[in-house]
Amino acid sequence: QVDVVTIGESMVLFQPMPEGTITYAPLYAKSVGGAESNVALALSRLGKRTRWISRLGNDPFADIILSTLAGEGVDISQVIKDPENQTAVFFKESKGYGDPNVYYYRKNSAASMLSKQDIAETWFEGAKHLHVTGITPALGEYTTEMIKESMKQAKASGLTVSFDPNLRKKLWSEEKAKETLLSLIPLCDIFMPGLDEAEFLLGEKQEADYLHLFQQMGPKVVVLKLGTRGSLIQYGQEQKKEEVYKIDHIVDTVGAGDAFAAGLLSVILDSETPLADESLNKSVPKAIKRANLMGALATQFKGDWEGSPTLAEVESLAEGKQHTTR
Ligand code: KDG
Repeated sequence: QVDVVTIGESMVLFQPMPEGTITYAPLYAKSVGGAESNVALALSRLGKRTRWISRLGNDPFADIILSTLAGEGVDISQVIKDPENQTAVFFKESKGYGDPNVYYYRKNSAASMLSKQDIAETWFEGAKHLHVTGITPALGEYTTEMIKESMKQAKASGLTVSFDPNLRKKLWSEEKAKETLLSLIPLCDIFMPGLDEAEFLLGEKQEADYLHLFQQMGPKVVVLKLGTRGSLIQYGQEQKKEEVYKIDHIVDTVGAGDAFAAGLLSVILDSETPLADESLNKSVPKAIKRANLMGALATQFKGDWEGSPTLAEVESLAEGKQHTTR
């Protein structure tokens, strides 16, 4: 049995150590990044059973990714090994102001070759939910088709589907991104854009209008992430605002959206019928609180997911208690 399946590219991440620019860094720390595996890892810490699916090369970078994910309890049984192509890597540098700079080495990577022919029934077997992001369709010639088909097959197999647009302007043209991301919205049940992504997709509007407009495209639940101002959620006729979880300072914003998604899904999926109105009435207030909390916590550490909390930690923090650490 699996709670959440995710599909997408994971890469080995190199970051100057302890801090500094790529040009002058003498040493690099290695870890693993990738929006979809970040969600799987965070959910796994929260006690959910997760499966991550991708293609990886036949190289040591694939081994790093597989052993990291398996070590955190993520099911990697459906990962495809592709001896013809390489596992991607990326570099992240932080100058201490603004968001970090990210440099990708992922063109023609094994994951960018994912196609709908790769989809197997076993991908969704025993699973409740599929989570995908707008990074995957940006990767290769056939990845859009693969993601669309996966969303359709998952729904046909009785899974619920969430979609985070995760706009990465470095990966594709704005025109293509807009057209493709808009075409994926009707295929999901839970859509979770950031405010800048909503504006990119629909032009400048009132925040509340974004929620209505996206909901009219099909998703039952729409969440608008407002960064340091918290988030807005719409389900059925209900619209709620949740204030941000206050933190003193930000270390690294990368991975915050993935943690937010994991927080939201971890609560919504606790119900037997997650999208039923009565289930959402119960789950949404807690889900959106936990999502904001998880997003805020993710900005407190340098890695994308390594500092991700356990269920016990997140529950103590949500109750305003100090988690017992010694
Ligand atoms: O959301 C975090 C991701 O941006 C990071 O882990 C790398 O998947 C990644 C990407 O494509 O940017």
